[in-house]
Order: sequence, then C-alpha cells, then structure tokens
Amino acid sequence: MLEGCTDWPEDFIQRYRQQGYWQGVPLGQVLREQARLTPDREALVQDQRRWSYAELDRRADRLAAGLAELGIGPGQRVLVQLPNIAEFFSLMFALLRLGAIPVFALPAHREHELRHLAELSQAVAYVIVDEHLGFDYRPLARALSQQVPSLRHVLVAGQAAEFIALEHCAGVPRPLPPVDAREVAVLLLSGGTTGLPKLIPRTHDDYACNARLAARACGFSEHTRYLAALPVAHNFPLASPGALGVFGVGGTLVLCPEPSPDTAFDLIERERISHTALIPPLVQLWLEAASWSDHDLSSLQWLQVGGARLKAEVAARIRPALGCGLQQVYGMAEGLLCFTPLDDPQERVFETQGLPLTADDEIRIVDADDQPVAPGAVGELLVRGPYTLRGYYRAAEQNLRAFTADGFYRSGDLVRRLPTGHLIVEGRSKDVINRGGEKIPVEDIENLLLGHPQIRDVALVALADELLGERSCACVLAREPLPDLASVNAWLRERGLAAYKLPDRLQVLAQFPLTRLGKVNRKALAEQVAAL
Ligand code: OOB
Repeated sequence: MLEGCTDWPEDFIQRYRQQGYWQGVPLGQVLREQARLTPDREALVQDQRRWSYAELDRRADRLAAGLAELGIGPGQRVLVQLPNIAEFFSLMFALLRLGAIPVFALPAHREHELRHLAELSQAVAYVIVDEHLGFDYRPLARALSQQVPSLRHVLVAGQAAEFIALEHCAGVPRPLPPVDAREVAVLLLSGGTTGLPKLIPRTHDDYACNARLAARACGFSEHTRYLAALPVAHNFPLASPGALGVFGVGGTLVLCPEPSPDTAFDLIERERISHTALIPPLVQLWLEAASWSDHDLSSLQWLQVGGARLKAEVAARIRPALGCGLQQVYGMAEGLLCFTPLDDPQERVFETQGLPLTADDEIRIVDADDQPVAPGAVGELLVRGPYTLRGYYRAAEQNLRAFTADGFYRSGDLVRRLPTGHLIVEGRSKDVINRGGEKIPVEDIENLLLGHPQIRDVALVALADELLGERSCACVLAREPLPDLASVNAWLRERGLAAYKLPDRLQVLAQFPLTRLGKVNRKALAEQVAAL
C-alpha cells in the first residue's frame, strides 16, 4: 500500500473479499465496463456539453496518455481543485487509470488550505480551472508553485496563461500497467477532525464498494438522472452515491455550477432530474424558492440530505413543497455511510439519520472511557468496516488518538441508536464547527488568529443558527486598538483562508470562563456570548 497509509489486517482483507464488498475492480475499470455495455448512453451533461460513456472513456484514456508524457505515474499525488465541470471526471478517471492519486480540494479553498494539502501530499501537479464564480485560480497557482517545490506542473481547464492547458494535454492512448484495486485510489479531505485537515486514503476496492452499495440503497438505476448541485470534490456528491454511483449503473450525471435554486431548478426542469443531494441550509433555500417558482420539478423523485443535522420540521416540508421523497444521509469522508431506507415510515425518515449501509459496518457507541453506553443512550460513535479508513495519510501520531487499538475510527460524533438500529446524531465531541454542512477546523483557525497583532488569546465557538445550524464566533482577548470583525476577516483573507471558515462574529471579552483544570470552558463561553 501507498507509503504513509494504514492497511486493513489480513483477516479483514480476506473477509471483505469473500463477502463481496471488495471486488478487485479498479475504479477506472468501472467506467470502462459501463462504456462497453452502454457506449452511447449519456454519462454526463454540463452546459451544452453532453458526453456519452464512450466519449468519457475515450477522453480519460487520451488524458491519461498526456499525463503520462508529463511524467505523472503510479502512486504520485495530484492536487485537483475543479468545480462541477466535465473535465473533473475525464481527469479523475485518467488519474485513476494511471494509478496516480487525486487529492480533492474544494473550489472554496484558498492558499492556506492548498499549501497545506500540497505539502502534506507532496503533490507533483496542481489542476485548476481558469475562473469560476468570479475567482481567478491562476494567481493562486502561481503563488502555490513558488511555495511548494514538489509541484512540477500546473494544468488548467480553460485559458491556461503560462501553464499547461488541460485540453492540449492529450496523447495517443496506450496500454498502461494494471492498477491494483487494493491500492489507494484517491485522497479525500477530512472535514471531521481536530487540527489541520487530514487526508483520507480511499482504496479502489473500498471506494467502489462505497459507491456501489450507496447507489443500491438509494435506488439508482440506468434511468437515474442525478443533479450534482454540491461541489463534486466532496464525498457526498462524488461517491455517496453521487457521480460514481451514477456511473456504476449507467445513469446520467448533470453538473450544476452552483446550488442556488434559480440555477438548479432550471436544470431539474430541462434535464428531467430524478435525484439530487443537498446540505440542510440549501434545503431551506430551495423550499422557499419552490413556493414562488413556476418551474416544473415533477421529475424529482428523491432528495438526499446530509452533512449536518436536518430539523424534523424542515424534513416534513420537503414533499409538500418539492413533490419528492426525502432520504437522510449521515456520512463522513472517512467512510461510514448511513441512509434512511426508501421504504421507511415517515417519522423515521424525519427523525433519524438512517441505518449503516452494510451489515459489516461495526458500530460501537461509547462513553468517555471507551465503554459501551446503555442501549439507547448517547455516546461517541466508533466505526470499523469495509469502506472505513484504518488511518489518516502520513499522520502516525494523530492516528494513535483517532483510532482504537483494534482499528475503530473515533468519529467524534455523539449519537444514539434506536432499537431498529437507526442512528440519531445528537451532537459532537470533536472540535469542529459544522456550519450547515461545511466543516470548520477550530484549532487551525485559532492558530491563525493568534498571529493577529491585536489578538492576545482566542477561542472559536459555535453559536446556534436558524439557517446554518451553527455559525462561528471568534471570542478574543485583545489589545488596543480593539479589532473588529471586518478587519480581522480581511486579515484572514489575506492569509488565504477559505471564505466559509471566516468567523461570522467577533466578540471581544475581558476574560474567558475557565474549567477547574484552568482550560477555556468552551461550553460556558458559548452560552455567555450567545446571551450577549
Ligand atoms: C459528510 O462528510 P464530511 O466528511 O464532510 O463530514 C462528516 C461529519 C460527520 O462526522 C458528522 O459530524 C457530520 O459531518 N454529518 C452529519 C450528518 N452527515 C454528516 N451530522 C448530522 N446529520 C447528518 N446527516 O458530511 C458527508 C459524507 C457523505 C455523505 C453525506 C455527508
């Protein structure tokens, strides 16, 4: 296995193979097989572009040949920061066929996140789009190539300037060395952990299992027309079941440039979309928009919602407003996926986050001493299974804390389990703020803020928010002249922080409430600030 990754123990490998979770088929081959079965069927749609399975397959091969000519090969990491455009998929499959490993950054990430990802992964190339939603990625690429010596190439979808144009990076397809399905296929970003974002190795076998079984749980078929409204670099629309789930069954993926109701409703009507996936704040926006929109949304059968807790009241409004069913999804880039079954009674769909995808997702719900809680009680969810990682990439020290000795991942989520097995997410023990599905790593932002000349000490806490569930408040002990939110956020932006991580509020305080051990009492602090 790729250096810096933790493999499953041999007995688990045997078991997951025997039980058919791991089928030994690399992800690049999944597309190849579908292109053989249904070459002319529409694989993906973006604006005016419509690629059949044969076309996507051919483009991936030609791009793989072009990338090989640049010296990109098995095991090398490539930092990919692309929005929802067709090239995302030709590139992804090209890399997968080469055995090179995409590291998927989100379009919203900026220099702060990208430098960390490029350095940690020692990426040899960085792939961007020229511009998206008014942001030019090429200056970012210039800065990054100067800072990270491992980066040898920048490839650009669109106007390449001094870099390599993705469309010119094509060669004559040639046989490539076989890819081992047990190897790492992609590195995903962790949203769920304390400290700087970590990288999650997902193997061909485990990620194919993830997408295939998720597609089954969501009733995907060759008739599925899935709208990717969320950024496809994220595990939810990428493979849970998302794009990979669609490609595995010969359905059609329709790419939406951004998830506003205006844009999405046009596409739902025009492309007769059957399934899509959203995070909870977007559900609320869509529900409002649907009440005055005259778009024909009648093709929509299922809306999948996950990433953060969906309120039962909002859940109940979905069918009346959008005319489709709701499926709750509780997932994590680390692996475990839970879905409410399609035939579940309404109250379970509204009130729970579903059942684990497979019988071999081993779930433990434990207290602070790692002891199982009483049935039905709230505890931290630990998980081990055929598509859940055994260790973060190049993170030996953090892995000691993030995993139990017998290989369970500590999710940091507080859950309880109903007698039916359904899980309900009740809260969180880890230091992450979940801003409507977007994850903010508290420690990382605090460390940045500590560098601000006016800030002596800082604690970033979550405040309850009607729309987002949580938003972030930077509580600071400060020096004169006292900082304000606008100037601090301008300062953070200059340091290249993604916009969704900027504090929503800044509160200057004289002191922090402390615990008996003398640490900042974050709970008391959040309550105190919320009451101001
Ligand atoms: C998804 O993945 P990540 O990696 O961005 O974030 C995972 C964390 C979970 O540990 C949990 O804290 C939270 O996001 N979460 C939910 C939730 N779904 C995820 N909290 C409450 N209710 C839910 N339904 O967010 C993700 C990955 C695949 C599918 C769906 C979501």
